[in-house]
Parts: sequence; C-alpha cells; structure tokens
Amino acid sequence: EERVVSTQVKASVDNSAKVDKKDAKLALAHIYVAFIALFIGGLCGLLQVLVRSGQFELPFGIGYYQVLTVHGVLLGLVLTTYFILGFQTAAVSRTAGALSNGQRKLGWLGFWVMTIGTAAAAVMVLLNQASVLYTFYAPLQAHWIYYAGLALVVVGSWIVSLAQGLRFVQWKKENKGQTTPLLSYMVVVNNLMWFVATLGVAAEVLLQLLPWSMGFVERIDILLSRTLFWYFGHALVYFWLLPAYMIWYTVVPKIIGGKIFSDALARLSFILFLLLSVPVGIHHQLTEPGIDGFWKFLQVVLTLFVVVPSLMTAFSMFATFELRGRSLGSKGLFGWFKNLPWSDCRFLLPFIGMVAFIPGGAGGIVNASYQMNELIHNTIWVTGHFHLTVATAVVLTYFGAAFWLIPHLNGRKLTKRINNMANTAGILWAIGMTIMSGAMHIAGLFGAPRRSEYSTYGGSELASEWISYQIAQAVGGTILFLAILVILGVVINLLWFAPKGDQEFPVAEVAEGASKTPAILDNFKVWGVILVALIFIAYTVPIFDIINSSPLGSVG
Ligand code: HAS
Ligand code: CU
Repeated sequence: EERVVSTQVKASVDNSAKVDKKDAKLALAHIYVAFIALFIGGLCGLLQVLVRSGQFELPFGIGYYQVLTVHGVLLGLVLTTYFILGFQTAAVSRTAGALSNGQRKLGWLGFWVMTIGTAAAAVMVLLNQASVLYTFYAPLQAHWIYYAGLALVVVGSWIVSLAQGLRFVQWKKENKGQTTPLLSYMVVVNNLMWFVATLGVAAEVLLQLLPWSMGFVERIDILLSRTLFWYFGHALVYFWLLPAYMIWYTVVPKIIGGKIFSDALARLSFILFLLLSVPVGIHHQLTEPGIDGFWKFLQVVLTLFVVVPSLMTAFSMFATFELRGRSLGSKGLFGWFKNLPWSDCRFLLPFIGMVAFIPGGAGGIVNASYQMNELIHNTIWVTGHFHLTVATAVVLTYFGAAFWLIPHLNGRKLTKRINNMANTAGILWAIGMTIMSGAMHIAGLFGAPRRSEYSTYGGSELASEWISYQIAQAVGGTILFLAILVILGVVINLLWFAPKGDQEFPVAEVAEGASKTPAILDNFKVWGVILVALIFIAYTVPIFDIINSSPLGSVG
C-alpha cells in the first residue's frame, strides 16, 4: 500500500488521484459539523435582522445578544474552522498522499478535542452565561467554561493541523529536492499562520480571561486583552480567506479547463500572507486610546502591504480566465467572459465570491485608512464589510467546493439537478447579500451602530434615518436564509441521495511557460525568522507600553 501512495504522490496533478478512503471519513466528519453550524447559525442571523427591523420580538425571553453570540460563534468560528480543517485534510491526502495511521489518529484526536470544546461553549451560550457577542472581548465576561471550551477548539485545531503538517514533511523526505505539491504547501502555510496567530488568543485566555472569569483575579488590563485579541483577530480573517484562495488558485482553473497562471506567484502570495497577517491587528484598535499613534501608523502601513497578495491573486485569476478564454478562441478585451462555464456551480459560486471580494476588499482599505476609520468604526458598515468578505467571498467558495468535495469523499456524483439547485442558491445569495450588505454600508455611514438591538433611541431624528435601511437588511437577510435552506438541500442530497459515482477532486496543472518555482519559497526556516522579527518590531514596544501604563500597576 505504501508504494501505491508514493506513485500517487509523484503525479500530484494526476486527476485519477483520490483522497484516501479513511482520510475521507475524517474530512467528512468535519464537514457534517460545518453544515449543522450553517443551519443553526443562519437561523439566528434571520432572527437578528428581523429584530433590528423593529417589526419582530424574540419569544420565550431569548435575548438579542444571546442570539448574536450563537450566530457569530457558529458561523464565524465553527463553520469556518471545521470546513477549513476538513477541506485541508482532503487536500493534503489528495496531493501529498494518504495520511499514515498515526497521522490520521492525530486528526481524529484533534477533531474530538474541538468538538468537546464546541459542545461545552455551546451549552454556556444556551444557558445565557456567555452572551459576549462571540468574541474574547473584555470587559464583557462569559462563564469560564465558555472560554475553556473555545480554548479546546483552538488546541484541537492545532492537533488536526499538526497531522496535515506531518504528512507534508513526510512528502518532503520521500521526494528530496522536488517542488512540493502546491495545494499541500498552501495548507501548511495557512496552518503556520494560524498557529502563530492563535498564540495571542491563547495568552489572552490563559493569562487573563480564565483567571478573571474563575474569580482568581478581580481585574485585568482591558487594553492588553484587546491587543492580544486583535493580534489573533486579523490573522483569523486570513485563516478563513486562504482556503478560498487555495480553491481559486488550484481548483477553479481546472474546472474551467485552464491552468494555474503561475506556481511561484501563488506561493509568494501565501508567504506574504504568512508574514503580514499578524503584525497588523492594531488596525482594529485605531480608536483605542492608550496605543501611541506611531504604532497605529506602522500597522496601517503594514496593512496596506497585506493588500498586495490579494491584488496578486486578483491579477492571477483574471489571467487564468483570459488565457482560458483565448484558448477557446475568444477575441477582444472582454471576449473571454462569455466562455466561462457559467452553469457549473463549482465555478459559479466561487466566481460570485470573487466579485463580492472586489467591494469587500475596497471597503477593507477604507477601514484601514486611519481617518476614514473614525467614520465607520463601530458602525454597521463594518458588519456590511465582513458579510461581503467572509460571508460571501469566502463561504460561497467553500460551498462551491463542498459540492464536489462531499461526493468525492463519499463516492457519489454531483448531478445536473443538484448542480442547478446549487446555482439557484448562489444567485439567491448574491441578491440577498447585495441588499443586506448594501443597506448595512449605507446605514453605517449615517452612524447606525453595530452589535446593538433595535432601538429608536428615544425617537431621535438620527435613529429614524436608519429604519428604512434596517428593513432592507431584513429583506436581504430573509433571502439569504432561503439561500441557506437551498444549500442545505444540496448538501443533504449529496450526503445521502445522490447516485453513486466518482466525482473528481479537481486540481489544475501549472501553465506551460510559467517560470520555475524558486526553491527559497519552500524554505520555511527563512520565512519563520522574518515572521518572528516582524512580530517583534510591530508589537514589542506597544505591549511594553500598555503593561507599563496599566492601571493595575507596571512591570518596569
Ligand atoms: Fe476586514 C474589520 C481591513 C479583508 C473580515 N474585517 C473586519 C471584521 C471582519 C473582517 C470579520 O483596517 C470585523 C471584526 C470585528 O468584529 O470587529 N479587511 C481589511 C483589509 C482587508 C480586509 C485592509 N476582512 C478582510 C477579509 C475578511 C475580513 C478577507 C474575512 C474573510 N477589516 C479591516 C479593518 C477592520 C476590518 C481596518 C476594522 C474596522 C473597524 O474599525 O472595526 C484586505 O485584506 C482586503 C484586500 C482585498 C482586495 C480585493 C482583491 C480582489 C480579489 C477578487 C478578484 C476577482 C476576480 C473576478 C478575478 C483588495 C482577489 C472578477 C471578475 C469580474 C468580471 C468582475
Ligand atoms: Cu483586520
């Protein structure tokens, strides 16, 4: 069996290569949890937009902030983390070869640690003991079991990532001197970024939130806790984004019948994310007093640098589309556009995601721009921003991938009928999100706050300007919920009812004529050193300042 594995390895773009059967079970387990989270989390989202429209009240004494917490935890943390780790396990098994028994056991251990943690946190949220709007954001305080539960989710994710990383290292040993399989390489970069980032939230939870919520200490330094949180928080959004980029770079070109524009460019963009995702968290704290303007400025500059790998990605996708279109004979500046496989949900959903990411990313640049941040910070504009980025660009790409991944893993087939259902869901999503997110952006510019229950603020004139936009949000949100129901219909079909078959796990080849990948991109030691240096430069002094000027006493 070992031998079969290594011939599959060599032909990393051999499209008969499959995810190993046992690995497929592990990947599928993650995907089940992700879609359960989509259902409950999506339902909570619907309740929120209805409440904020002013036309609806929650029954049974359920609180708005409790529902908001369930929505955020399930969609922002559970759906994403489980889908990512399931997809990545499948991706590594497909492109680097089956996991060893030991690696697979680690994978299952991590899965169960995460799942026990998720269940513990969920119970506390349901008991209304953790209505903290889903983050680790002091001075809002949750029951300690909630923090411990989410800490287990993080630890579990490290274990699953370790299993993937070990398989990659094994591949390198077996194939000395060769360029590593691109998709596995991307998985490892994403996991490294995740590990470095989660150290921040782990420190916050272990040193501050747990002792405080358990009553061992009476007070903690709020500014320090927020800084540790955002050290993690921005890289978190790229942990969501990079698996979507994996699909854009390596899967979508294959689906449209084209090739990867450049292997080296794809790797370089991932390395730039690894380096620049962490030392930028202060762009979430631009209005926070207590952090010196110089450090805010530095991190804003680094934030504008981390836009570059996304622009490289946009460039690369356009190039892939255009090359494919021209090879089919399309002419003119935009002739290639007609020749894309519009009716294939494996393409259409990620494509809608790409389009949404253009305004989503532009909004991000507005957010990061120091002065404009003053206008939009803590308004529902920000909610509009992340529903375009994570809740459209990222998740529609995940769904588009799930629709071939699930049948690949369980030996079924994505039929034409299911494909059409999926397209309907993608279009509903695009319509619902345009209305909801558009209304959120505009209301935010008028000052409508985020994370707040319906209120007329005592009949204030300003607040009355927001109402029509809040009703639009409810309309858009309802359409989105319909889209979620259709997506769940697709998933249920693919899990249990689709005909048996063998659905391909598409991975594209690199275009001929693309230059050879420089070996330095595969040298993680170099990047590790630069990463640690950047983090020290961006954070040492601000954290030292925060601790020194802390109302709880200084260390100096
Ligand atoms: Fe953000 C707040 C800045 C990207 C998520 N962001 C948030 C929050 C979330 C979030 C969840 O600087 C709220 C956190 C909270 O609860 O408080 N964000 C940025 C910047 C980027 C960015 C500069 N964000 C993301 C991504 C997210 C995400 C990605 C999730 C996945 N964000 C901020 C800032 C805040 C913030 C501030 C704090 C605001 C505040 O004050 O609270 C950049 O990475 C964006 C770069 C992207 C681009 C787009 C490139 C386009 C591509 C598509 C190509 C399309 C093709 C198809 C080829 C420049 C790659 C087109 C074909 C056609 C035919 C049209
Ligand atoms: Cu950010």
